Amino acid sequence: MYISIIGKAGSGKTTLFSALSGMASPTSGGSHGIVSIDVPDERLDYLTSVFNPKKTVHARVELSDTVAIDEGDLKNETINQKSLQQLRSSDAFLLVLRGFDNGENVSTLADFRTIFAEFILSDMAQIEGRLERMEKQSLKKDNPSFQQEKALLEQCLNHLNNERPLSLLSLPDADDKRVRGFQFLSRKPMMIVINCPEKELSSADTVVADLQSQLPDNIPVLAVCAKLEAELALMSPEEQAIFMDEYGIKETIRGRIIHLAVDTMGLISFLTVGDDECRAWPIKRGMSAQDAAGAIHTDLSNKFIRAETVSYEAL
Ligand SMILES: Nc1nc2c(ncn2[C@@H]2O[C@H](COP(=O)(O)OP(=O)(O)OP(=O)(O)O)[C@@H](O)[C@H]2O)c(=O)[nH]1
Ligand SMILES: [Mg+2]
Repeated sequence: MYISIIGKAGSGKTTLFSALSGMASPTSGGSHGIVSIDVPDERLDYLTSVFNPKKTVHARVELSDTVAIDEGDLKNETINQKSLQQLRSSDAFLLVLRGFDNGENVSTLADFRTIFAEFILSDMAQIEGRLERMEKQSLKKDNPSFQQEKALLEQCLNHLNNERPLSLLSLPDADDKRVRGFQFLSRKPMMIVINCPEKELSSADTVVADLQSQLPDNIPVLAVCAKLEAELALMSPEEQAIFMDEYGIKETIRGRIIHLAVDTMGLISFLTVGDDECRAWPIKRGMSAQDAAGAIHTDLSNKFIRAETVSYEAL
């Protein structure tokens, strides 16, 4: 699972990335790369203690810091191709909104709207381009799959024209699969982190509720102070405990964001055990055992006979 940290320039993307990765921030601007974080899972720890395997493999989430996005960047594709590709290949987005004063007004809602609009406009431009190219392929016009694709794209375009992200368009499985190939930005799950000043941490719940009530959709929101969290991430565990106590921080940002990400992406893990390895395999909630088996190997899904399952609690 691959999540891109996005946001406007100077919103604190790299600071947040440092907090998550434990790497020190570069001195000014820029981005930082990718960090891979294990999804904490008490069940896996317990199974490891019982089965004593050669190795234990957690489900993993990769997070990457990206270039800043501002008005027009995606619509006009002024952002570089590599960054655009990185956005398209993401499974979800973590949007950082500046909640601290940097000399300019704080407007988390306006910043959200800017990025949200860019996603919608970028998807529209992509669809329009595709429809234009299809129009030129007149020989294929009677081909049924061509017709289906065209109808589907027009349906998506209509939806976007109403300023609705594609994440809110429910499609039958076959269409969903087709749409996935386009990697539309507004179809990907999004979570928001408000990067607020230290002094606002005590009223974080209000800050979150305020923004959430104005968002068009049910987007999950967290408020953190990225700068504080980045300092925390560089401390020893003993220092961390004292610091967290002092600021009333109950869980490190890493844990909070990973749990939020797993939830937002609708993931669960299924667990396999043995002498060789105990492992958590991330799958979509609601998948059948046969599809879940495919997470291990497509053969296990294609040649599936039956599954005997036992819930962790029962075990
Ligand atoms: N006061 C305050 N300043 C912060 C906070 N987080 C980041 N900053 C400062 O804001 C500036 C920008 O932070 P970055 O993390 O580099 O922001 P960015 O989004 O990565 O910026 P670009 O990569 O240039 O788009 C830096 O000077 C940070 O020290 C915060 O929580 N509070
Ligand atoms: Mg940066």
